[in-house]
Amino acid sequence: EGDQDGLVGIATRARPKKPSMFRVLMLNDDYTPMEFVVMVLKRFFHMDLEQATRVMLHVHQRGVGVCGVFPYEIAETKVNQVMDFAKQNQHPLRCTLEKA
Ligand code: TYC
Repeated sequence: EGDQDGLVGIATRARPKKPSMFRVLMLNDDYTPMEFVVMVLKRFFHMDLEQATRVMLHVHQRGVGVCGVFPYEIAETKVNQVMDFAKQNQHPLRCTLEKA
């Protein structure tokens, strides 16, 4: 079924794909101060103090936690922003992506 006659069925019509979503994960370490992690979650993931504290404590206790779920490009940008900010402040905090 081509498009020569402008006849393209609903099933095959070109349409924008919904972007695949990616989880941004925060990883625990032994050195990054808890307050710094809370600041990161507030600054880059727009969490309030209560939510940021909850996520930070979850990561501290379980080793990993979800900061948010975003389209790839946004998730990648957030990971880079967090890693740059941690490096600037000489903390070993790590953040990564996984497909949702
Ligand atoms: N485990 C760190 C400490 O005891 C706190 C921490 C929490 C570090 C979450 C990283 O993603 C993290 N200071």
